[in-house]
Amino acid sequence: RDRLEIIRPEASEEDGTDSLASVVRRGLMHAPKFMPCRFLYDAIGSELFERICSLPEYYPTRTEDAILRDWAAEMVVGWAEATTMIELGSGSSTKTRRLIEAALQEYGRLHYVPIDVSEIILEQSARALIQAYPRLSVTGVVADYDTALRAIAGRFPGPKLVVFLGSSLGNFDDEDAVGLLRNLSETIGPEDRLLVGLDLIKDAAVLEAAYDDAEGITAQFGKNLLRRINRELGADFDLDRFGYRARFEAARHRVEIHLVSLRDQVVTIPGAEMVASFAEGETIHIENSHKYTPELIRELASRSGFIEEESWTDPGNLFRVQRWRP
Ligand code: AVJ
Repeated sequence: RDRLEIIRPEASEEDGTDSLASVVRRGLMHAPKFMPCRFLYDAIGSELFERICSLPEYYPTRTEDAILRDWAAEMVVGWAEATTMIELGSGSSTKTRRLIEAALQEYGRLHYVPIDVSEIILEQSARALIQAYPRLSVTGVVADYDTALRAIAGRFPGPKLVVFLGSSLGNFDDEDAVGLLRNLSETIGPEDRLLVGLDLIKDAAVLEAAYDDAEGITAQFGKNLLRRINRELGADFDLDRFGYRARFEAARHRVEIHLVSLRDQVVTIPGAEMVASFAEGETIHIENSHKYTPELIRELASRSGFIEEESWTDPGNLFRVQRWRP
């Protein structure tokens, strides 16, 4: 039990982790309407995301997992003894087990610091991990990335491996991605390394199917945002009056995800003290998932103050994991 600790740092003002109500107000009064995608991950959303990860169309999870399976041992060696592994957006930590096992094999013990906004998933997976690995200790951090990084700054001396898998960075616009990575490059020392998993640009049909599967699970995941606003803010969104759309926008190298109003309608949102009107065809932009080329990745690394050290990809060149140093 003392190998497990969960901390819940308070977001500070400048982290901008606003309440659902204020975000809904800002996002739905804005033209065009939008919502930040972190609100997709309540308990139901996190469960739906886990289901997405095993859909036949959603290749990123299993492809990255295969890369980790084949190369984890190489990923965790080569610089210093990684005593601490920090993971941004750990989710259920399934893929990370490859890295945890490789690090335990190499160094005999490891302190793992998963960071996630979903408390339930974080706690469950942390418990499962300490049960599975006697030489592992865990500090789970329930917070958004910036809050978490601030809270753990200086707390774990010694070489660190920061892992950012599953193309989670892909949710950030280029500017924000650079901001977060710069933040990170200031938190970590010259001995530390960053492991990033990014999805590669490919055929638009393949990308779009991955974000709009035949079973409709991804559409449910997106529309769950409305269900969440109904539940938490007492709103009256009718989920059947909204459609779901995922399109690859090549010029912005990202899949853009929208909920589409299927008719003119008015929605009341008491908890945000507002009424939102939608025209037929009007959308709420709920997510972006950026896709990369090796050139875009190199550019991202250098703009963020990192140097590319190594990269690993799958035989089909669908996905790429890279190790960067400050
Ligand atoms: C969690 C950001 C990696 O962009 O592929 C999957 C989220 N959204 N299907 C992605 C997501 C719809 C996912 N990331």
